[in-house]
Amino acid sequence: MPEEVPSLALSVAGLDPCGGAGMIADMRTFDACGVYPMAVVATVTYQSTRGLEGRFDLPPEALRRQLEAVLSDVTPDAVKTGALGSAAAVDEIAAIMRNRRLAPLVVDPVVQSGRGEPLMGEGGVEALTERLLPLAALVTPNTHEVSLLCGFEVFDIEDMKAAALKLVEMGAGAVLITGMKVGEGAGSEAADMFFDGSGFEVFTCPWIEDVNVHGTGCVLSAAITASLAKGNDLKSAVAAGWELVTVAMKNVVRPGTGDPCANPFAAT
Ligand code: PXL
Repeated sequence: MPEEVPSLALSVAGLDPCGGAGMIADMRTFDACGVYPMAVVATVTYQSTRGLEGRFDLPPEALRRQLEAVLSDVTPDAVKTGALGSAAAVDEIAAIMRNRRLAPLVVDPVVQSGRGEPLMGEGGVEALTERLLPLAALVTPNTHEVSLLCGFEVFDIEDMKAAALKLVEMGAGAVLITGMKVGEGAGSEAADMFFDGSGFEVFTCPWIEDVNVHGTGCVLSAAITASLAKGNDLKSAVAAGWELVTVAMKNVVRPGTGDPCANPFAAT
């Protein structure tokens, strides 16, 4: 029988040793989506489901050599970036993406954990904004990250629209802003907004109060990347990613005593 060539996806991200977020969440999601998973590590975090104690950013040369080695042999069908740790890491991946014209690129502009612990060093936001964002087919900030990238606070749906417009003006191919709380009390919803330069699309689901599900941003952007790797267009990839993460958040796994983790296999 002829060997099948699978769709290939590469994640450049951070290692969360408890597996809930970062590159392990990405690999689990690629795998759950039937896409062959590949990973380049940019930063190693010291964390459990109870929180993050610190991190070690790999020297830029270690990132470059991992990328050059894997890319000398394999051409991924889609690439995503997650927690990169430093401006120098952003510059390495941006230089390689620019030279090799690898496409499409999904940028999850991670600057901190869900609990607010730092995952990006000095100058990182500027590097992401100026050097990586213009290479992205899609950028997937949450409401905190989008404020840092666009330079103004984002409090409601109108602000989300203005921010999405600004990020496309700044060079992103498209934007998915996640995690806006709309409404108060029992009926409140979580709204994500997609903008591809022509139309806005809003995805909503019930807001889950007081629960930090670890790894949701990673699973979302990885599921979108997997769908792109399979050859789907951006709009359907975003819809597929949103469906998968919604199920993954409702069907958490609890590997430890702290936060529950999104389960990408729940949807498959
Ligand atoms: O969820 C964002 C994120 C991404 N990457 C790594 C993380 C986290 C959150 O903790 O640890 C490695």
